[in-house]
Amino acid sequence: MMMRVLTAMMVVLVFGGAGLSETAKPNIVLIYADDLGYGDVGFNGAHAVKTPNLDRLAREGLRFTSSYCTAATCTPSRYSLLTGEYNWRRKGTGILSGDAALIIEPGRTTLASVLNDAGYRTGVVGKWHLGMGGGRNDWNGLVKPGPNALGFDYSYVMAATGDRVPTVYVKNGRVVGLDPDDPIEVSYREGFEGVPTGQTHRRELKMDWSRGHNSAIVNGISRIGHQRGGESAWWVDEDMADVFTVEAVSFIERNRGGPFFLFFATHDIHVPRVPHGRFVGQTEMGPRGDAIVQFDWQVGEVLKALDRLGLSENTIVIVTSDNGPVLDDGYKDGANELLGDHRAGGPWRGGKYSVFEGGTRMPTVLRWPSRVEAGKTTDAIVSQVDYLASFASLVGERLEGGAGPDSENVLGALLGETERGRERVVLHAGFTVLREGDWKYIPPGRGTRDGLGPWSRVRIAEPGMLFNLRQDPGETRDVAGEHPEKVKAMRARLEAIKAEGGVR
Ligand code: NG6
Ligand code: CA
Repeated sequence: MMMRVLTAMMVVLVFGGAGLSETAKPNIVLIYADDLGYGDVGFNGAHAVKTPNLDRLAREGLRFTSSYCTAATCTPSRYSLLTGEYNWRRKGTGILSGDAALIIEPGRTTLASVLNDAGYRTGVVGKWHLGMGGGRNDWNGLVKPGPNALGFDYSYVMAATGDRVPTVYVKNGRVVGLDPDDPIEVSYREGFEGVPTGQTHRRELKMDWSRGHNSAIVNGISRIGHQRGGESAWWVDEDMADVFTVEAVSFIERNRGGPFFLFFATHDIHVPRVPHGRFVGQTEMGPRGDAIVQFDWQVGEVLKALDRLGLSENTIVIVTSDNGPVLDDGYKDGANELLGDHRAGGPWRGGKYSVFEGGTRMPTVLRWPSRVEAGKTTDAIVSQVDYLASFASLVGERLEGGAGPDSENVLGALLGETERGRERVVLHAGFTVLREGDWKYIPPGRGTRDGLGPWSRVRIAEPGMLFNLRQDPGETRDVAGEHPEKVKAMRARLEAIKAEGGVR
């Protein structure tokens, strides 16, 4: 307690307006879950899965009800998180294959580069999925540019996702554990002759696929893309959470002198969901539920490390997710069958791949004991695209020359000091929609996914759909017909935001 008061006093003393003095700069740990839904965590009401570590964060920090990622899939949300630009402004920011080229230009201002400039040691551990190298890389040599060209001093990542080759860890641009006598080859075109696939050897698989995911077999699970050789470097899915957690914790330990920024992007709870044996059966929901327990454990290990090193007071820990929940995402892992009454999307409609709220409204919590009041909830609208401008402002860095064009400084809202966040936010799942205050507008023309898979598709007819999220959080009653003026105004606003090229 004493410690807490002292730290709080110190922080108050050194806050000079916007910036922070060198000594007070908080460490920042951003834990980014994959496909974790709003309702998948105890702090948002889940019962069928226990998440004590996430719940602890909510008790000790600030819980968000209107925190958004920018898109309902992974690559585009990560793109926005790092660059402060809406993904849909840029071609080529859709879901990437495992051998795609890096989609963010080296040297561009990113969340990592800004913090790096402010004196932070920066590291990324876990899932990258923003491309690496020039594309169709030779994975036996140094693969660059990658995270290290975007402001990260250290990177220990998988190139794409667990369901895509190459199935290896890449440390600062080099595949870990590769035997030079057994080079690795990767192809997203044709298969390699004589190499078994999920089609030719389907009956031998440990986990069967339901859609796609029927090429290279690694650890008894077939993936997207072909791969040959490099076996000594292949990951073991069951150990992945341990590997990444050890990396995350040692990054913190190495940089305990601070300040540091760790972007810990877990693979959980993306497919294939293959948690370690000690988590298997921890829920009644099968691999999807058990992967949530494993994710919570990873969060807990980070919290323990911060406690052990005496860093918890002045470290910002944020946990959020890259897109909404999905059940069957290409493997037969029982996610639908064993769901029970668990509501992965919480009160929101839709999930991953959908423009309904479940696609982008993320479970989010932020803890910073020395400045943020414990146990509060905020309804302020914030987006991950805002982290760049908000944290730049926190550490006293200016964003120059069009950097982070869509990033708004909502630091006050992120820290729970005001309920005023963004006025409006654009959300994306193949096309863009607008939330403004309590209203949500979905333009006509395209369909969107509904439910959590297997999906139905909702077609959106003229003049689009309008929902009042305050009165109807579940987007069940389209009131476009009753509010033609509102529809017209929001439609025009959305077009204007698209035409303008950013707020900065
Ligand atoms: C889809 C994959 C899905 C998942 C997703 C990317 C199939 C049939 N589906 O194409 O399994 O990998 O891409 O997910 O292959 S994300 O969270 O990385 O965006
Ligand atoms: Ca994802």
